[in-house]
Amino acid sequence: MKLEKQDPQLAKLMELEEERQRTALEMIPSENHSSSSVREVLGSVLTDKYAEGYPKKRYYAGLKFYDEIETLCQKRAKKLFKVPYVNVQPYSGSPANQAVYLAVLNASDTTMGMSLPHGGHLTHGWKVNFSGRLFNPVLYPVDEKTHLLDYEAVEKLAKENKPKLIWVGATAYPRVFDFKRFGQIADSIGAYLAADIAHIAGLIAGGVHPSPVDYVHIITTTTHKTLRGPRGGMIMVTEKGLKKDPELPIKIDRSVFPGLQGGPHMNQIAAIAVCLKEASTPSFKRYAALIVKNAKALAAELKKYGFNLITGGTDNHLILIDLRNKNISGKDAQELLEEAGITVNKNTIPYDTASPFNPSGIRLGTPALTTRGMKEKEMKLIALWINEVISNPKSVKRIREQVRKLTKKFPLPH
Ligand code: DSN
Repeated sequence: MKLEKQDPQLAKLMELEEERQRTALEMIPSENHSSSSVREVLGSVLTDKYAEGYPKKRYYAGLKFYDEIETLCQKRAKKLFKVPYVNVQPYSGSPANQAVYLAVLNASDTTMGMSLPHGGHLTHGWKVNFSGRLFNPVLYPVDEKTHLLDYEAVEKLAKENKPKLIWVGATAYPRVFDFKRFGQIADSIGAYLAADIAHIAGLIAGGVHPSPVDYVHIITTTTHKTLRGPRGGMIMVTEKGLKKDPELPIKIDRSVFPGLQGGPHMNQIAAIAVCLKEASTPSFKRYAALIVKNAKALAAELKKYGFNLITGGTDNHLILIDLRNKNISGKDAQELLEEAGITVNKNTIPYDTASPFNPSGIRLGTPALTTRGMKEKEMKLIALWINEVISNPKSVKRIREQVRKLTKKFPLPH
């Protein structure tokens, strides 16, 4: 039965959400619009099956085709990211990171990661997260003046604290990571080095951000951000990782299942396979390059309106704005912009003295707008609108109409 008839209440909510997405500008840098093929697979017959275990080593029957699907997904991930091993079963990025902890550490071991308020991720050792509660994290900051990663401080902290695992990766860092430098630091103390590339996986696949593959032992990622697939996660081991610890793949497999998860979501794994195929095409390379070009154009334009960008600009898909000179908080800016049809998110800025519920910044990015086909011309317009909304809240209604008009010219991909 059609959803509309079977559950009109839910169908209506879905219709409203689709209209919201269609008529607004999605600028949260960790979000994107997946393709019709990805959605077709997600909502397919593959939803219904249990498949605990791994290809050819399952605890359920009827899995002949699922083994092929998972193996295909693994093959595509290995080829795209140039790694000898991958686990495609983590439900998302946090479970992928949990599996890394379980694979290589014992409770209370020392770890190192970028501090959350400086751009890191919850699972890299933040105090309220399992990674901060069950382990002993040392958090590295960004430089107080430049807000760039301070590699000397990272090295000093690593030498002093001798972590067993170091994370490199972020959710709000607009610059390129020097993976080589992190590799040298981790090697000098014999630590495992894991790169969490969730935000930049699509940029790495598209060749517009350096890959960590030669310098780290483990790579984790989500699959729905710049990579533009379904929500999901992956854990990879590099050649360097295999050399350090030939047991790493088996440790990671066991940590994912049965260590942390039960049955993998096979519709999700199949949809990841589709997104990996899409991400291997020349058109995806062009897409990745355009994400960065658009972000740079947006950053340059915002600067003209006096916006204070953390680190002065961007090398990737995201921009972090310090709003203190605009006399508006991150929360108020987020709410006003949402009313105008521009979806961004409030975000802490490095060394923020305001509360994380009402921080001093906003974070915005270009992956979803670029998927809709927007280019530099539209970035200029959007920067103008952001400035109008922030400096004159009375303009919200007028800008909402202009946003609506613009989105008509750039349909969603499905
Ligand atoms: N929640 C993601 C983000 O928005 O960056 C990180 O996992």
